[in-house]
Amino acid sequence: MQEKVNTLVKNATEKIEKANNLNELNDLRVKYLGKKGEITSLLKSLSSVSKEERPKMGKLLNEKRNEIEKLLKQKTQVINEQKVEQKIKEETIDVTANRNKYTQGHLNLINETMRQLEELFLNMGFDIVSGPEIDTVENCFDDLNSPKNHPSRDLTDTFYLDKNVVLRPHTSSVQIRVMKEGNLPIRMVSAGRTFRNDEVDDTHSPMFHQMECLVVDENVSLANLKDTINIFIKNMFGEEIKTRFRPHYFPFTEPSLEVDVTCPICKGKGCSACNNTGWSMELLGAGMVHPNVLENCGIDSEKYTGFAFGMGVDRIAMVKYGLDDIRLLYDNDKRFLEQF
Ligand code: FA5
Repeated sequence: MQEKVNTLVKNATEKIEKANNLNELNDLRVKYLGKKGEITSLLKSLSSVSKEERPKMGKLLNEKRNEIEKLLKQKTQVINEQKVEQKIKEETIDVTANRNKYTQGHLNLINETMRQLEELFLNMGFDIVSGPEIDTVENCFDDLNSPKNHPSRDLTDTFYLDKNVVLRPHTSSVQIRVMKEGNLPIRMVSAGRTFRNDEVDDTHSPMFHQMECLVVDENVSLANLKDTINIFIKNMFGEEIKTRFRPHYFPFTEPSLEVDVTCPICKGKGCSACNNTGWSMELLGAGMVHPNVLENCGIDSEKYTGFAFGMGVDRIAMVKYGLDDIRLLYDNDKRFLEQF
């Protein structure tokens, strides 16, 4: 029997040594130590061994059983360690590989321009205010002194949600909200999306962006308005750019102006982009706040005056980045976006 045991242990040791994975080890455990395993069978057959030999053989079998148990345990540990090492190898990230696969994106030029404008006005001492994109007819037209028959109120110009609620056609509605709060003096800008039933062309989009500016205080003058506009234009486009103020009409300002700048492409000399005028497209509307608007918001128009302007952010971006079509800002063509 002793010889049988020795052969069995020799075979078991070799097989355990050669085992490649935990499943194989488990099969070996069953083969030798399981209920019907070879060592277990030998233990069971001890009854057939002579009385004198039995204790000696019993002791030997138990020793061998423990030996195989120990080998299995050691090999399990080795296999587990190999598995961990393999996993680490497979999951190691080569941080130098594929470094050009993902490029970092950037803000759309409209948001980029809006942030630049906000920062500029913040540095000039203005507050940044936000207003809703859906607003009342009262805030968008009535309190802005807009006559009931003004064409901009028409369904063909403005998107109505019901007869008193619209998608705001301009950010001037935020002026009304801020003035009605009554905290004077006011120095604020407010930027965001605006909506008009405009046909799409190279300078018009039905959804576009405006930034409103409002100052209300004692002794605010047209000179303050022109100075503020000139400062922001030069900061945005450079010292060499010239600003042109043209008389205009808005119901909510008196006097009213429209503003454009020297053509960014030819710098005012005249080229095909500006139809040889030397001037950009219209960038903003402006003026001194109409006394009726101040009174509609509960502000004493004898004591306070104000100026306001509303610029097209998309068009500011077009001039800044030399774009000849507003649609470029909305197409999301990567070939265009990657240029900035
Ligand atoms: C207004 O919206 C006035 N609320 C501006 C204002 C504010 C005047 C305060 C006086 C005092 P206007 O309709 O001109 O004005 O629009 C202002 C600017 O928005 C335009 O100069 C232009 O740059 C831009 N804009 C207007 N319509 C569109 C459009 N469909 N697509 C892109 N930009 C537009």
